[in-house]
Amino acid sequence: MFKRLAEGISRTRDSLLGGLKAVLGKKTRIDDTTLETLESTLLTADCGVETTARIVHLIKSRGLDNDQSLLSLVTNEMTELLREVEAPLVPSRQTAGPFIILVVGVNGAGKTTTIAKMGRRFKTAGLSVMFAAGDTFRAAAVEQLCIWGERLDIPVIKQGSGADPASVIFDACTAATSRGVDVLIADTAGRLQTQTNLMAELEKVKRVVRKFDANAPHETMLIVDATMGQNALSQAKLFHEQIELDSISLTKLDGTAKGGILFALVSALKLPIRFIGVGEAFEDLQAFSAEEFARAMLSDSSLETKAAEQ
Ligand SMILES: Nc1nc2c(ncn2[C@@H]2O[C@H](COP(=O)(O)OP(=O)(O)O)[C@@H](O)[C@H]2O)c(=O)[nH]1
Ligand SMILES: [Mg+2]
Repeated sequence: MFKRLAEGISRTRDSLLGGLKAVLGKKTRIDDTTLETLESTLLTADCGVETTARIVHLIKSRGLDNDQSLLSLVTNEMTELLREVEAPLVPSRQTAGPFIILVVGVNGAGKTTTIAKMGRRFKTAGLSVMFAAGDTFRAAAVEQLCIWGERLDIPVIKQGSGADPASVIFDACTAATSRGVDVLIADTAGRLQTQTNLMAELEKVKRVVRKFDANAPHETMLIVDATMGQNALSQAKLFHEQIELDSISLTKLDGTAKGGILFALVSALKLPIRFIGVGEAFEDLQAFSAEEFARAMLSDSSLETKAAEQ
């Protein structure tokens, strides 16, 4: 799993290590050039001003004497920053019925595929799962979820296209409860955070679900496409302002050299990061681990090291 992670985020790692190469080769003390290079490298990977400043400040305050301590110190500091948001999602059946996960995000972010991957993961963990086809905007979206449902042997509750998503999801809550389902994962239409009518629709979904169970949705998860760069950050902020999120999952880290956007998301929103997507396969949706992520981001020989451990 670590190998897939390390491979998945290799573009970001190459960018970070490539950026630091100029200063890593010199076996000298950490000087201003090293710090400036570190700063620009972190900013180039979209780590954001706050994270970058924190790491540079820390390195500056230590007397380092070689490359290895620079890399390991940066890795450690990154791990510490990320630990604050490391909180694996462990759904369990509630008194009122299923644990309800509402999945939101813009079109193409990876909502439907992430739902399929989560469904498979929870099923493997012994939970019964149901999907709600709440993306009623496009007929193809319902069909896509149904195909996953068939393949994974997970029931899908749907209505005709154009149906009210709140009604579909309420139907699914009822069905899931009567069938004793543990986890209900609801898909929603990809919406632009600026389209207030669509945001209002999501609020309605939340209100309706809450009638069913006062604590529901138990998880409102935003799916963010890492390749969107700074746009991902503004999307996440707006979604959080408008519908109050519980967590973020970040997809397509394999498609970008700017995976540092995760740090920017973390420092701006301080929400748990549940899963990260590093490819298209099921195994490529991984539970987020601070230590592994930081290590995969920076360790020069991460693949070999892990191989040696096994
Ligand atoms: N490379 C890569 N592709 C992904 C990842 N997650 C999702 N995708 C792809 O992104 C595309 C859009 O996904 P979809 O789930 O349909 O997005 P939705 O519109 O938000 O439901 C699909 O082709 C997925 O296979 C990932 O972590 N890595
Ligand atoms: Mg979809």
